[in-house]
Amino acid sequence: MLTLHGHPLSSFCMKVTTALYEADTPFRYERVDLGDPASRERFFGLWPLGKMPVLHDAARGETVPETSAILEYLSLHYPGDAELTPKAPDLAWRARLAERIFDLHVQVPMQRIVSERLRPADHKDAFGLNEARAQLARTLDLVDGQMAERTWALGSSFGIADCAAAPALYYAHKVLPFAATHPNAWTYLQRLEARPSFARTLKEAEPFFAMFPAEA
Ligand SMILES: N[C@@H](CCC(=O)N[C@@H](CS)C(=O)NCC(=O)O)C(=O)O
Repeated sequence: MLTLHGHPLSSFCMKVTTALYEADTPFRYERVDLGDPASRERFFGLWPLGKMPVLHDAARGETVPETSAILEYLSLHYPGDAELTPKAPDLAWRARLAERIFDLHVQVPMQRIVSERLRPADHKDAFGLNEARAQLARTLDLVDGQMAERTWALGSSFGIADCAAAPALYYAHKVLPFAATHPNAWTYLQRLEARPSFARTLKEAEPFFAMFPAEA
């Protein structure tokens, strides 16, 4: 049995549940609450870096952190009917590149903007915040240009890059609304939200949305 340790509100956990639902792979969700000492201790016992999510595969005796590794692992051992990582080598590297761009250049600055909202008033970092906004805007320019001609991140097939893009763009829009400035990226986000795997992921996060910090 697969167990996903994470939280439905976490964008990186959403990336993995989207992939699991795409492939129709059964799993158990173990909700981690880092604010609860016992849950926190259990989670850090599983993965000392304490970043969500972590996948545990009891059948194969493996514990897999880091979402890119988790998606590789799932593609390898639990592909279901979905071919989320293309088999053709030249498509495979392009898929991994696109996935990394959504992780590193959308999620990371988006998380930076969210974390600024959580900082105490006397520890705000306006310079870092502006840098994160600029990085996110640059990546949205890139994505907007690419999505002018594409249905999914790589073209016509849904894959790992789309699993990464869905929560990344969903939360990016919350911190830097882009419907008017980046219409192709926005239309792509609408398609992602309508995709059953991500729609289900969002539905499961709904009860927790009130925890998302509003702009200070
Ligand atoms: N590179 C990691 C990033 C994971 C990550 O940043 N997870 C966030 C939640 S979306 C987290 O665990 N935050 C808790 C913390 O930093 O204390 C991955 O791809 O799995």
